[in-house]
Amino acid sequence: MEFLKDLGLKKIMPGISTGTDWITHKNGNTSTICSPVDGQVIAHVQKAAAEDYDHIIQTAQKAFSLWRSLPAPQRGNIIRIIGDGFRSHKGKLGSLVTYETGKPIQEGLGEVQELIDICDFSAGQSRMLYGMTTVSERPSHRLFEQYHPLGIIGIITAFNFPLAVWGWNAMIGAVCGDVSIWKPSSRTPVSAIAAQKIVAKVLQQNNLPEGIFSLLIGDRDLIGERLLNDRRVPLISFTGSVAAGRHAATTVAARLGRSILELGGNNAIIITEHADLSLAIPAVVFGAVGTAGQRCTTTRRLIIHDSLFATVKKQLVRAYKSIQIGNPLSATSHMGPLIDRNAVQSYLLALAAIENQGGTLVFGGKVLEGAPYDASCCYVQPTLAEVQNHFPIVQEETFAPILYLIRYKGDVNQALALQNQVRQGLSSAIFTTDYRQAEIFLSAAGSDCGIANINIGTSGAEIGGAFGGEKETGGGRESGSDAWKAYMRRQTVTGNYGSSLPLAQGIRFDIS
Ligand code: UN1
Repeated sequence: MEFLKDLGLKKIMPGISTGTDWITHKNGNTSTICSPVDGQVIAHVQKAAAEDYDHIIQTAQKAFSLWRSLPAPQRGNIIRIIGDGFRSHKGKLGSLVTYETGKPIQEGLGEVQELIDICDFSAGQSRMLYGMTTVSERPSHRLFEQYHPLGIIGIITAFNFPLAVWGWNAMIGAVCGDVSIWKPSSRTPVSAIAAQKIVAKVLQQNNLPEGIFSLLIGDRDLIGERLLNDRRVPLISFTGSVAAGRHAATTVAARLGRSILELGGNNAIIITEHADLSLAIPAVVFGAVGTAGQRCTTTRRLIIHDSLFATVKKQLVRAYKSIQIGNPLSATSHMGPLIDRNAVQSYLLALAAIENQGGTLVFGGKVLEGAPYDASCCYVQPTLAEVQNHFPIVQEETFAPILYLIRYKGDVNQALALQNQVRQGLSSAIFTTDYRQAEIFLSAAGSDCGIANINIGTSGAEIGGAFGGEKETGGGRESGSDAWKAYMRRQTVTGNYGSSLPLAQGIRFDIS
């Protein structure tokens, strides 16, 4: 694979970096990373040991004392240059993301674009770290707020977006004056190494010290746990499953640290009797099949009005038959493999559960065998199943391309009740051309999710909005809007420029 060489990647690589330097171990543990596309080894990555962890933290602490004092727009300028680095490597990085995760090349390129976009956004944000000024109740007093850098942020990311989610956190954090330590998913460390190499070049060319962007590839028990428990890391941004996120959140909370959580979704699209199906069907298919059903925002449940149920089912089956499954590096593939065999196993377990719980398979349900699929054994058919919302399997997030078809009768409130009857609350969408239905969906009694879309699917959010969800999704917000505030410490300032000392609330405290 030419792009691996072009990105400066080798067969054996260290997975520990201070941002400018790489730390190598002669006898360290390595992990072998194979592509789910063809089962070939991409690289052997050397993992961090306990002593690396302390070194990385100390280097980051040192860097923070310098980085936080650089004017924010100057920090933003560095992020702009890093963004240009990603821009000029977009094609190669996109191919790597595709080869390492199995997502189609269009989506690999889209992910790198998301990374570039967040760099551009962060560069602009660096001039807008606004504090508010308000009025004091006391004469000759001034009351305002300011935002200061927080410190080291620990970024723990998942395999499905091996670059973009790191970018949301690291780039916004960096313009806020924070330094970051990234622990990528152990399934996709090569994309992380490639990104780190681009960052390193920019840091070196701009004479910046080590420790601003660190990378720690290592085991969850060794590296992940240390980050979660470390008081020197005031903020942990965690992306992953609800179970792992619950552990992360409670561990960080026990030391009264901060966390930003982006956990599971169980996203639904409602198709009302007023839906324009020429929009709805392609949106549903992209939402359910994109990234082989492995996005947090993947459409998992389709809540269809009784009057359209048969039509929608028929059109979906027709669309699913046309899905090209194959090597995701080929421009004609709509869907590549799942990330690994464990993921295939969860797909199969979910299918068995659907049947046991009374559901009906409508389309798909098979692991693909024979050439060219055998090399990795991770290719599966996208699947449609008719179910009821309360089935235990439907209440869970299975990270696979299984779309549940659920029928509703009555008005849009019935559909909303079903939509909200899950523990997760990330993304939601409605397809309707009826203004009243759309507004009910958006009202206080409507969708309870962090993302609510009208005539757009559940996945593929732009970076400009705040990204995240409610309930078991964890409540965190990342990326655009005012998500930057979570990466800073907020300070309320009251100044007295008078010559007396009036107390707030009119309290009198006279001493002679
Ligand atoms: C994720 O799956 O963790 O909205 C992130 C989307 C992408 C990000 C998904 N922009 O689908």
